[in-house]
Amino acid sequence: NLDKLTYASNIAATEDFKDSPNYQFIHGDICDITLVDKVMAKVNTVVHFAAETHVDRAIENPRIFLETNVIGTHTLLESAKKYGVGRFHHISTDEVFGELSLESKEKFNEESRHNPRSPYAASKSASDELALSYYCTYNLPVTITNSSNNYGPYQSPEKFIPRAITDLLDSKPIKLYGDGKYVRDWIYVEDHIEAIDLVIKRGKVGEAYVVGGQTDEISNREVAEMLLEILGKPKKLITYVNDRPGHDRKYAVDWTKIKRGLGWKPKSDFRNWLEKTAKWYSNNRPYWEAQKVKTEEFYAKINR
Ligand code: TDX
Repeated sequence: NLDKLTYASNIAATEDFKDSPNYQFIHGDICDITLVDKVMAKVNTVVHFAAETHVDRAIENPRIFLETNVIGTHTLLESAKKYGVGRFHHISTDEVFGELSLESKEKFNEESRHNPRSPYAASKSASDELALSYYCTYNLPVTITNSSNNYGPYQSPEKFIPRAITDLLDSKPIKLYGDGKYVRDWIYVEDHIEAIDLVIKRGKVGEAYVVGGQTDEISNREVAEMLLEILGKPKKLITYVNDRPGHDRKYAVDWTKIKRGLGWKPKSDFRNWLEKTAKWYSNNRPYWEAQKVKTEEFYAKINR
């Protein structure tokens, strides 16, 4: 596990397995070619999760997104080519496809055109294309998964669901951007991990797989209302804040390819696993409290 341990990481997430004989932690940057080469010499499969991922941060400081997501990915690809790794799996997002309108019945699939609308999404789109170019040009065995929005334990409190849960646990209101009628396709983290594992073992090299959940057409406002009910909080604990510039209205994905090709489908139903997620944050305050303070300092600066 090569990780820079920026604001987005939390080393406590590795507590349960940090002493396992098949696990090693290396503190460092994926842009550091000397370090990456040293690590790459010893691995057979790369699962490239390392990225700047938060849209609001990309709006404030796009450059770091280009450095980590584009140059960092390039550094890993070059090194993987040099050492002839058996598989390079690149983790990506449905945001590369842009937005859908609320009325649209369309869903994004592997054939959808990339149409990124934020510097973050543009950086992920560039890294997807770069990874595929290493397959076409150098025969590097690349696969990609483009996942919809994840939720579950251990997620950084900068993301919507953990931010909302941790606010409610502190009896603070959930902050809804704009009119709250934005729609995301939520996937439980373990469903996503199973999809990645399957693509690494049985996916076709040179191909991307779209991965999503079971919640089409659920708005942020509806998610917020579910959380109020789950945590037994009063309805007034919702507040509307400034909208995000360029805020994508809706994402929805069609995961037929991975279902037909590899037999994957999401198992976790949203209401149940949202409840389990809320309980996890309630029972694991030491995990998120310090990160929450830093995150809210960032949000205060951008007035959201
Ligand atoms: O406090 C909030 N209030 C709110 O209404 C936050 C943090 C978000 N939102 C809205 C914005 C989005 O409509 O909730 C939705 C989800 O927001 P994020 O958690 O910031 O996710 P999103 O912008 O959809 O992007 C996410 O999904 C794709 C991840 O951050 C990306 O890393 C992933 O690639």
